[in-house]
Amino acid sequence: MEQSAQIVRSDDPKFGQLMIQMAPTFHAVINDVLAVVGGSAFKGMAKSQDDLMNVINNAPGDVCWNLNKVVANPAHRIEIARRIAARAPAKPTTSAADAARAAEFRKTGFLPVDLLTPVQVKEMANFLASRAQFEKDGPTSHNIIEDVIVAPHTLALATHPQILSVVSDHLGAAPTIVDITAWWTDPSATNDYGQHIFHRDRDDFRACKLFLYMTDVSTDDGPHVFACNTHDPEFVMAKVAAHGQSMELANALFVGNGRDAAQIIPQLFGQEIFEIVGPAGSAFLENTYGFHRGKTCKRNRRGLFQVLYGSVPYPLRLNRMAKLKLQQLPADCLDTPEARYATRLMVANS
Ligand SMILES: O=C(O)CCC(=O)C(=O)O
Ligand SMILES: [Fe+2]
Repeated sequence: MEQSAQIVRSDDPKFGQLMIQMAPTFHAVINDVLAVVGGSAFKGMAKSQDDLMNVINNAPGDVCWNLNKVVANPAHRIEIARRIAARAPAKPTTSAADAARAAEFRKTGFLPVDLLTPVQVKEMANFLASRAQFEKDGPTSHNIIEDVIVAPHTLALATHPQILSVVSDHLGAAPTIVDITAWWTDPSATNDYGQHIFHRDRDDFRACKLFLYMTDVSTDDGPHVFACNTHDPEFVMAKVAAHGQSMELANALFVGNGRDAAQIIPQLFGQEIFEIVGPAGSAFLENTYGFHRGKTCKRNRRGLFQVLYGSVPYPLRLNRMAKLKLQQLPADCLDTPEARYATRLMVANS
């Protein structure tokens, strides 16, 4: 099993509290997988039936995370996500304009977003670029999450009603912000690795991300690249058939993060692939179950702010959120029930 097999442990009391709160959700997801996929989904997780029961009882959240990683059949994933959504708070009612945006996002997996002024983007970028603490990873410097949530406009954008409305439609329920990040990538000679290779994200049975560039991004500055419509299994299967490719290949496109089939993506989906270039502030929602990657940054440093929306906060993410001690939503956030629900893991009074 992938890196995910580890069991997340922490002495942080808030983490323990969140894990206890989440336990019924984790057990319900395990039941969904059992009902939809059957016992084969649990293969390799334990040596015996008794052992499996122990693992489920001791670490239901980690079992869920592993199940999210191993369930490959897209029809199974869709049905499990539908069952999870049916238990979450209902999505808010939407305006006609939001419904049109949601329909576009459902179809293509991509939606441009334009909600911050250039001045606001500058305030966010300047704040995050000038923090004292970063986590370095090769050419990339990640802001710490404590700084990201207090940066100007980050939470206001992440909980903007227009965003939450489209994301709710996508998830089929009120969304939860399960991660919020910002990072800066310096030009590098490093060839393609990790996120620079076409892949699907497997953050949850259903999830999506909001991206916002904090710097101007041209084709040489490591733009994000998306293959439109590739979140849609029917679209993918039709393309595979049209190119006379095998069922084996079709299956490989859905196993794990799809990286093993990455080299065929340009050939299969040439017309759907586009680079997102534009000035600082360029932003979009993306269904990252569709194939995507970041290009290697060759010229100028790229700054990216990102919000991950899902339904189930898994243990590693709960552990990140548990450190946060925001007492209330920042003043520039619209205080709606949806904003409170979305931020409940990071804000004490939500
Ligand atoms: O750096 C990028 O544009 C790609 C990042 C990515 O794959 C992701 O955030 O899921
Ligand atoms: Fe990704």
